[in-house]
Amino acid sequence: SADYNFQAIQDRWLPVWDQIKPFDSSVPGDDRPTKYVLDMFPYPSGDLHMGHAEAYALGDVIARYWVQRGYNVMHPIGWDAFGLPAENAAIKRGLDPRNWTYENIDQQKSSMRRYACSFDWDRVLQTCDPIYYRWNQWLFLEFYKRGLAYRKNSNVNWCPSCQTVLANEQVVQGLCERCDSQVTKKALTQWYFKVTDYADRLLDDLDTLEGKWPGKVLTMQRNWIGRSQGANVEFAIDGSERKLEVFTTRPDTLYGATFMVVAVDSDLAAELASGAQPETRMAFQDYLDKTKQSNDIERLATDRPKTGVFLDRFAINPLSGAKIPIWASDYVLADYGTGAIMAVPAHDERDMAFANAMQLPVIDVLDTGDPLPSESRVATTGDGTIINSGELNGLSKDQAILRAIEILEAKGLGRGSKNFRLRDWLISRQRYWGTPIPIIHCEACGEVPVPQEQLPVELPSSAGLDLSPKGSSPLGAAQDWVNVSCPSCGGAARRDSDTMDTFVDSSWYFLRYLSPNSTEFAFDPEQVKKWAPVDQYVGGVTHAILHLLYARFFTKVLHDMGMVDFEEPFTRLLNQGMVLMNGSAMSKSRGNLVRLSEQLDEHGVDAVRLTMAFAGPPEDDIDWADVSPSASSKFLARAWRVASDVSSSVGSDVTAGDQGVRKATHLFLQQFGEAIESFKFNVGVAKAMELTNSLRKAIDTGCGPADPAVREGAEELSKALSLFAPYAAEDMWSILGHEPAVALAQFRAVEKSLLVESSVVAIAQVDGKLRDRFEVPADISEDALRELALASDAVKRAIGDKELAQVIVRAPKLVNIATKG
Ligand code: ANZ
Ligand code: ZN
Repeated sequence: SADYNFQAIQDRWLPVWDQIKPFDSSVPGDDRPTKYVLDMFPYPSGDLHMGHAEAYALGDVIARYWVQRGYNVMHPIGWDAFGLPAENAAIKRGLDPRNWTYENIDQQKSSMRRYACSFDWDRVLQTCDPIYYRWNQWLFLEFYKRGLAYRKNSNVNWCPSCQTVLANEQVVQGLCERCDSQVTKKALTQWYFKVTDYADRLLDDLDTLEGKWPGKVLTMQRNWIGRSQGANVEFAIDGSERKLEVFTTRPDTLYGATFMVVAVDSDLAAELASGAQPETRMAFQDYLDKTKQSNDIERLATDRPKTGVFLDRFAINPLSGAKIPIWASDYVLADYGTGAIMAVPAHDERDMAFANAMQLPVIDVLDTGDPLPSESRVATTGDGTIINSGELNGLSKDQAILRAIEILEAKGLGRGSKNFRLRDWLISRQRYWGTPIPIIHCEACGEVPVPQEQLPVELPSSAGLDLSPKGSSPLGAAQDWVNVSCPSCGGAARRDSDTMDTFVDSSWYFLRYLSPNSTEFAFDPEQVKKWAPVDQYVGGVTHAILHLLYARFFTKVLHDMGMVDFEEPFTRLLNQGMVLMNGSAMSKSRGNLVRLSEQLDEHGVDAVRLTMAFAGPPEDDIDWADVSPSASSKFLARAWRVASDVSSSVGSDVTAGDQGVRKATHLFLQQFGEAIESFKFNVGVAKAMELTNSLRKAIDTGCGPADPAVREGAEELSKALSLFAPYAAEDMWSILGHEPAVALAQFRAVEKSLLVESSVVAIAQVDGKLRDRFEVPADISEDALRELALASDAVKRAIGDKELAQVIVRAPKLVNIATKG
């Protein structure tokens, strides 16, 4: 017979699939149960790379598996097409971002087709299409109506190189996520989404995802939301009507507050400083200017030398009545809690560092058994018994926290409260390539929403606009576009010229796929009922915080708007690892870039995909230097030869076939299903290799190629391989006499009766010596095997009256018994 030739096979089947559309999920009358499998959509910033190849190979395993288990699987794809990467690249090359983006999309699309991704090509969306972003604008206005979109002036994260604001989430260790420049602060009026209104729900609902999302991602989300429970406490300011309110997680330590600290960049600090001595005012101003150059992470670092300015004022401790000095410092942040703290150096490291730097007193209020901080000048942070604290004395930390809150509430000087690390989501960007914000600014009427019927507010052509970053949106210069009459009073007005953060686009795209071309709805409620939420989401861990948090937020808002009846968008999440080369991320500058197109030319699509799946557990990184696509290719050739060696003249009664081969096939079906459903794709591939070997043996030296059991095995093998190597699988399926597509062929039901009989020989060892062997069912439990071994006469004799030290059971094959002495 002919040889396995991946190129010929690819050329043969791609056009056939284009015709059959095996993954069309909207065939009228299709009554299969539904599943929604979603891969994170790509940025169109070039052709597909190895990272895409991994992600889409793995997503495909899941999507194809469920189709072959009888589901109507919706597996759509689209492009996250707005945003900085496209815009920066377009500017660099002097192109229109629009053309550049659509060209890349076309290129990626044809690469995905060749890569045989099981996407439903009738559900494609591109976020830069007006038909899509119109609904961003619609949603924005819905949020606006509900007070969830608002504008405020504040100090925002500013990337001096991208010349645009960044959400907190886009600042990574003080650097711009996109370009690695040092991020600074700038006062600007910007649009926000009120994510903080949903902070509790965003946190609490993570519990419902336990065991379904990677634990690491849940932890990252929890930390990002960062809920702290504590109290707000009011301190009087000596000689002033003004109150100083602090947030503390430790109201139990109130008696130990020996000074107050207000954030140097807070309004309160400025106010207090303005009434101070001239020298203090100057020192304060000087210090404020310096602070503006550092970021929050630097400011909060415990090991940073403490600096500050005494503001010549004193506060009164509401419980002890003590008069304590008020300082301004950078280690307190203006936008967390109340922007001011009571400092308890005895039990807080940063406060102690400050007290040591400024020679301030320390009062111990918790006896933890460690040396007293007032003497050691080292803070103690453990639990213990409250001391030096009047009515709180003798209580434990937790008791004292509750008691202190009670006392404060009774006196009207404080209340229990909580704070979140989570901030509202800053969504406006001063860039061209994004969704225009559908608001018109009128001198007389203020902010006026663009009326529904005028949506979408389309992006004007970029011709004649200077797109280079300069701190204000390029759209402001599009005179014809920006100058409009006010929808409310008809007077001269201007469009808001900022565009939306692209994370807005990706916060609801998974719903848009349900009716991607609808001009009537953002998403069709009937389709939502049928498909949503997403059953399985697949994507990189780089999106563990931002994207997932925002999509969860949108889903909750849509839930409250009555548009969806679920509160979490992604029922299950799988994070795939990265593809590395020689231990590090691939990049042009490192010179370790592996080109996907070259790999595909050399080894073929199937071998590359199979290699991705076989490399290890999907969440682990793959080092391309450690894997072997040519070995994958050899295996595929082997599997393909098995199919081509099966005789066409075979009796159809498979039950009359060779029982050993049948067992191998059905055991394979069972184990393969378990492996795929638990995301052990590499195990699935290994099982397919085992089955291939069994079938080879059966053909060459066993029951021979005409046995119906061999045909059964070869058929199930081609179905299984369809998950990893769709071209080879289709060809095998065709050689076995079937019409395409193998991707639609259902796995045979596992015949349990074949498995029950299947037995293995287990051995029992005592102190390293073989003492007995017995036949056991292959699926015997550890407990059953242990009992069996301990009941064996030979084993009993070997143990004699010695005491057992350890019994190690490796079901189904081994029991290892160690005795004492
Ligand atoms: C007194 C105290 C005593 C505190 C003690 C801690 C230990 P999390 O868990 O992060 O919420 N804090 C409050 N607002 C702050 C701000 N704007 N900038 C910097 N620090 C601030 O931490 C809450 C604790 O961090 C608060 O409790 C406050 O210090 C400080 F033994 O109050 B604590
Ligand atoms: Zn007006």
